[in-house]
Amino acid sequence: MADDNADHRFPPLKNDLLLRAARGEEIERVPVWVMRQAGRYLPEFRELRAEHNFFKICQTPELACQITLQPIERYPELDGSIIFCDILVIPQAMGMTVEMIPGKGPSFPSPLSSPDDMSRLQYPVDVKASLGYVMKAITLTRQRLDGRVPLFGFCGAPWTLMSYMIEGGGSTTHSKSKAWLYRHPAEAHQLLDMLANTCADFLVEQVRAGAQILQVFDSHAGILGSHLFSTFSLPYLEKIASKVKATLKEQAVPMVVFAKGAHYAIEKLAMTSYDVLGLDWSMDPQLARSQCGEKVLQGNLDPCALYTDQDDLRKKTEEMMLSFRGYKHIANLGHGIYPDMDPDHLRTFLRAVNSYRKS
Ligand code: 1CP
Repeated sequence: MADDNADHRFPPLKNDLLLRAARGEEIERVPVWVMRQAGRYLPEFRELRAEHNFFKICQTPELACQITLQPIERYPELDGSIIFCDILVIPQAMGMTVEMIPGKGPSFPSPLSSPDDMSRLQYPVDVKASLGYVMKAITLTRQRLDGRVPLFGFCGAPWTLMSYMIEGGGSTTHSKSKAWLYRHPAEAHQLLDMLANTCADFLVEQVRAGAQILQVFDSHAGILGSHLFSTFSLPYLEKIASKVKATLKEQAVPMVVFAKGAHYAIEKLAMTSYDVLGLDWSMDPQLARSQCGEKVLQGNLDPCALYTDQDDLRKKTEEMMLSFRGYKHIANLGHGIYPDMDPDHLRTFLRAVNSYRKS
């Protein structure tokens, strides 16, 4: 089995469809995984979560590994796994306090209120020291996966992380963080550069620990628009991919960029060093294909389609598969699965993808 990144510390990979698809190779079946596949929609996750603080789980390799494996054990239909962690571990490693409030989400008691607050940040970050627990969880998970499927490492994109650090949590307008881009562009660039360097170092160490593919989540890209995205997000996304690849050289692994809502930047994203472009559910796969040339695309069923009945869900999944034409495609939802979704409906989605055949 072709596996350029075969690492003899770990059991051999038995299902390398996802890695081959990500490298743009011809494959016999479209691989599938799901953003947020380990999480609150699974009763086995909620059981463990009831006993432990969210970040304590991330920091405990044994627990993070168990949760990463939960969807793999439940769904043999999956072709990939993603390490259980969160994008907000980088702000934590830079010295910020982040709490996870059940039912609400992440909250920063002391967000960055002005550029002067950047002096509070720890930088540069020794990622091996402060995020070593993630690397330990990755190594343990690679062993326990026993080669069933490849393992994703991930991080948040600099803009998305910056917006959380300034807003102090989720936001609809992102007006505080966007204000920095207009009022304090030099300091915003400085912060984004610090984040990009930290993300790159973190991803490199995740690969050295055993991650076989990487994804960068720019979940808040859609709030920027074409000009701001090109100025304040795209260059830092590119910096991450080129730095990670230049550092890892022949050890480099495929990289996926998921810039949610960045319709306006599909052509530009396709020209970056990322191997795969993640499409959110609102993007049209055929239009994206016409803008992206030969780039591998990932996505993009509307997660809310999981609320419909199973027959209709099967139909919607087949329509989604058809619109990618089985060509340079990794199937996924167009954003993470929501906590109130039925795990059986996820299985229906996965099976419909598995049974899709190019006509
Ligand atoms: O299975 C997996 O995907 C692995 C685990 C994972 C990942 C990849 C988690 C666990 N979080 C993430 C990424 C992440 N975290 C993103 C990018 C993907 C996306 O856009 O959804 C974002 C934006 C976050 C920030 C975050 N963490 C949120 C979103 C809040 C908002 O602003 O809308 C939330 C709710 C969290 C908490 C969280 N992270 C992960 C889980 C299972 C949870 C729920 C925490 C709990 O149990 O209370």
